[in-house]
Amino acid sequence: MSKITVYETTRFPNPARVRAALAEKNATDQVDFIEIDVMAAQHRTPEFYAINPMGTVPVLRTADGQFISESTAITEYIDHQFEGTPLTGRTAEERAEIHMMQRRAENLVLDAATSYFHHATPGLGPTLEINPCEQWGTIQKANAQRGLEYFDQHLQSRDFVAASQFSMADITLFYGLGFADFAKLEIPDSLVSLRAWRDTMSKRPSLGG
Ligand SMILES: N[C@@H](CCC(=O)N[C@@H](CS)C(=O)NCC(=O)O)C(=O)O
Repeated sequence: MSKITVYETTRFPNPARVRAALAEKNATDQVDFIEIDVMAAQHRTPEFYAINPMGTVPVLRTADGQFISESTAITEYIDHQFEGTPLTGRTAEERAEIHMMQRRAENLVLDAATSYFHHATPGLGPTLEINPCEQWGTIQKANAQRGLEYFDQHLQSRDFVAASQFSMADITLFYGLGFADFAKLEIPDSLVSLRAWRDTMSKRPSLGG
């Protein structure tokens, strides 16, 4: 049987989420990686659209040849495929809370910062940014700033984003903050709980610590 393959782009936030999930499971060496050069538009070719019609990385190919896109779906697969830290919860309550909070981390931080970057800044450049809408980007910038405040408050009384344990919700928020930094939407100094949470998370080996 062939190995699992992950199509990724180095230093991009969504592929980093999948790397973190694999690292939590000590499974990185059980996977082959294929680099997709987004800046050269390798994700906008007929070959790539055939494996992910959304034209985004990451994509995982199972050992049986099924293609899975969306970082959360890939993380679900990794969570069930490998032993190690449970990333998507065990009980019905944990699973629901982790799903809910990771979606908030996407919606309020990672996706908001990404939309700001693609729509209200030069983004990845004129060749790749084919439909920018500055007004949408500006709205998303304000949403991201509110998202940082929301998570600061949320983390005042918690060590982890969801279910009192490390999970994919922490992974999403961590890389959301990384991308927000990159887009120059840094965490204000006043958001001490969010900053402290990020410092703690950044020491985790799976998150680069
Ligand atoms: N919701 C998707 C988002 C994937 C995504 O947007 N990936 C970025 C790289 S981090 C991408 O492929 N961008 C290509 C582009 O913007 O053209 C996921 O969770 O995987």
